Amino acid sequence: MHAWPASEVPALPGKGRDLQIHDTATQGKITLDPGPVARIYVCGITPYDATHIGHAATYNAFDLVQRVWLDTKRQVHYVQNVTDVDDPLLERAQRDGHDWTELAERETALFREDMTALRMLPPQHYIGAVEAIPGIVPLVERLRDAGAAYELDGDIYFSVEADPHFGGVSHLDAEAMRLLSAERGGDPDRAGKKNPLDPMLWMAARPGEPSWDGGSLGCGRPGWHIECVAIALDHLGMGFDIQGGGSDLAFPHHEMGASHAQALTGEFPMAKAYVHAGMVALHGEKMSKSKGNLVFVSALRRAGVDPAAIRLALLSHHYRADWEWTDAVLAEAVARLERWRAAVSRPDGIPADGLVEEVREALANDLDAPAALAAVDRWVERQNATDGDDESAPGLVSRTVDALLGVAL
Ligand code: 5CA
Ligand code: ZN
Repeated sequence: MHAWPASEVPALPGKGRDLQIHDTATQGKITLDPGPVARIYVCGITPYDATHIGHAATYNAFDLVQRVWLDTKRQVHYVQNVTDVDDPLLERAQRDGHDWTELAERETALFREDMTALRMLPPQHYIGAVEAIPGIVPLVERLRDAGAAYELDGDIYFSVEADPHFGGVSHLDAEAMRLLSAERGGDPDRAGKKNPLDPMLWMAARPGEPSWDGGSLGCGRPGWHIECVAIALDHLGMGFDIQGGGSDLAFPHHEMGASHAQALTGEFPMAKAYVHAGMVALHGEKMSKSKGNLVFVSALRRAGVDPAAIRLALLSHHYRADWEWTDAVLAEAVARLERWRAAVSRPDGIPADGLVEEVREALANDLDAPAALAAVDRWVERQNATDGDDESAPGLVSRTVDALLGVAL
């Protein structure tokens, strides 16, 4: 699948600091030391009801990760999937009387446009679940042949008992796992499973549903977690730097993915850091497709909101915080964008070398975007109040804000 066009990232003087980031698995901040090529896998959308502000906030967090790494003069190898076949997508297509492939294609196209408008850097590999099926089948066969998976009425389940580290990503107790499994695509109450938490690796073909040839697995379609493992291992290999997503992916998705990878390779962890963004709410509840309380990036764009203002609104919250989208959040971002643009439009300015370092410092410290915005705000305030004589300062500030925050002034 093709991704979307990259906006250019200006090079800044000097060099950024290594990223220190909160890792869900070790429950603390760790300093990552990627090689010359940093490797990141970010879970992509299930293409319906995209792109809402919650999605955009999560992708914004991982865009910042890339920008910090690029500023350390590393290359970034970024992989993202599209869950273009799964129960919720099929259910939505069925509900609305649409062809599921058309729904997935249309929503993926809209997501690409939104990502482009928001200046999110694209992945080098943008891979759909359907196109990944030929790589998924042999992994499920291997898990089955190694005794880490079993059959139940034609469906193949992963046995969580196969992984001695199971629980090591989310650290939840059994009851919490069971509740979340039921909420998030699992089937803990299905009779005949070895452990209620065992997730499906391969679902045998159901009447009226799409299916693919699975070789010795029979006709069917892949489970959700193995999709991301197959794509990540194929394009990044084990031990990549970050697996990212919203906090609702820590369990079961990233936990199960880590277990699949452990059972396949004998290695743990699959990712050096499991990084999770907080949930954006609307009217007091998590923005979610099932509740329908959504604000779409495309609707805001159609209403004439500058995508740079949307981006500033996302950046004004720390990525790990849960926060609420309101009209006031957007209005504040629109006003901030105006102030910043006025400041960098002046021909001369007050020196900004210290600002570059402040923004670098803030982002390297667990992506503290609000602290980065506060640093720019301080420069902007002085700049708008004082007559400086540094000709290069406004340009340097524009380039800093562009390169590190993805905001074009
Ligand atoms: N296709 C799977 C991942 S493999 C999936 O979860 N798709 S999704 O469309 O439901 O979500 C895409 C990303 O947006 C995930 O990382 C999810 O955690 C994140 N996300 C969903 N809702 C919100 C929200 N309200 N706030 C923040 N992030 C959210
Ligand atoms: Zn995923």
